[in-house]
Amino acid sequence: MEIRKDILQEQNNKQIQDLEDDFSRLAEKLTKKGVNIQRLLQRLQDFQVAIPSWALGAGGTRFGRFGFFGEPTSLEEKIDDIGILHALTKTAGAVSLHIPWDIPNDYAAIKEKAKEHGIFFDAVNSNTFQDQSNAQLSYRHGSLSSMDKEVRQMAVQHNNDVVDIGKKLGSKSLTVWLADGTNFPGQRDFQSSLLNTEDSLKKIYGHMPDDWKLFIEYKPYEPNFYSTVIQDWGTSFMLANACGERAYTLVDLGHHLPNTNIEQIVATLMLKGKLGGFHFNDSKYGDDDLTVGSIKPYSLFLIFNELVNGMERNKQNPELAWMIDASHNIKDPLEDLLQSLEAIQESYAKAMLIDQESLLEAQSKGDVVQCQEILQDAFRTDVRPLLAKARVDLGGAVNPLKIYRAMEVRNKLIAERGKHTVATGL
Ligand code: LRH
Ligand code: MN
Ligand code: MN
Repeated sequence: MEIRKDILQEQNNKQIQDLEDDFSRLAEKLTKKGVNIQRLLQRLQDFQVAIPSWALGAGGTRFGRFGFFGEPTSLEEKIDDIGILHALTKTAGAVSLHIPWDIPNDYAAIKEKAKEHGIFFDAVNSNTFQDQSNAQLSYRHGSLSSMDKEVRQMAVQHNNDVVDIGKKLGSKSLTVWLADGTNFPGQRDFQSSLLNTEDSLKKIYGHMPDDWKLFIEYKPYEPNFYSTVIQDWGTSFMLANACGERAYTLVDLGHHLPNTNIEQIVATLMLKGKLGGFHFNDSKYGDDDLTVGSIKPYSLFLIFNELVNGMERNKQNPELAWMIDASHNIKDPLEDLLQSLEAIQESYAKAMLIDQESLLEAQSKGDVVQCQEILQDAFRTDVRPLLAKARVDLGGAVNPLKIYRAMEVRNKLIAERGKHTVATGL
């Protein structure tokens, strides 16, 4: 299944006049306010978000999984699916692999396929939260933090292997998320767990090539419900500092206790030049991995405000690695990802509309009401014509979801792959 350019064009033609009208109205309004439309469009076009290889099939919970028909069963098919997303949105130009869920068989062929779709290989993810079928030892009591030296060695070796796989694909970063922790008080000694983790991460860092970055993800709970070794951004930040210059904290939106002020975490990390990566999703309760922007779009906007600010002000912070970290139990995974990509671009565009100069002025005068007005004026702007214009100019779809449905993509995938296919992953 491929998104044919002529058919996409045909579909676009039906909507293009409406888009042009909406776009020129919005552009006129924003230009009057002093917004540089061309710069805005360019920044939207440059913003590429990686799709994780595990989000293309239906996920599930520990109580069950409802598969979605026509799921990709090989890495090749997963990359084809990302190709569909990218052809329609022009903002999904990267893939993030989870090893060993998605080890390439034929590196040259995989690279070729990704290149055909205009997709690059972003961060590779290691997995020490599951025992592999051929493993000699178990991660039952932790991996990089384990009290058993041999288990730690096995976990370090796995991460090193993941780096070597990533090197062959052209990736430039490794993301480590640890499930290490405890379920009951007294189960393990906090300090030695942390020291072991630091020591193991330093070894992995030492194995990485000089132009690679290490991203350390944190999460307060799950799967361990009493303590987690890397529970919060502070612990991640501390470990990143201990590893070295090219080690950074990675923020996953779902990895916070309810009501945590994530935008403030973002600001702090960027000021310190230590925010390396970002996993987008949304949640009502915990790490729900729901569609981006489906629950708390205003929070996402406030987070993007800090990101946009940081990208402008904090040259000490590197370019960020963006990824969607979502999972689907009910929706068509591709439709869900289209919605997430749209929500990300929407928040990004709105954050770029915030009149930072006026905001600073209102802040310095202590005009709290005006500060809120300025933020909400940007948030209330309907930026969808801007997003559509940015992608159409690159050859994407006016409305990706509408066209995905009009082209009957899922039915075509089912016809090619069959109904009862199951993707590897969560
Ligand atoms: C952990 C996590 C992490 C994993 C992915 C599968 O909750 O966010 O990024 O690698 O999910
Ligand atoms: Mn994540
Ligand atoms: Mn998660």
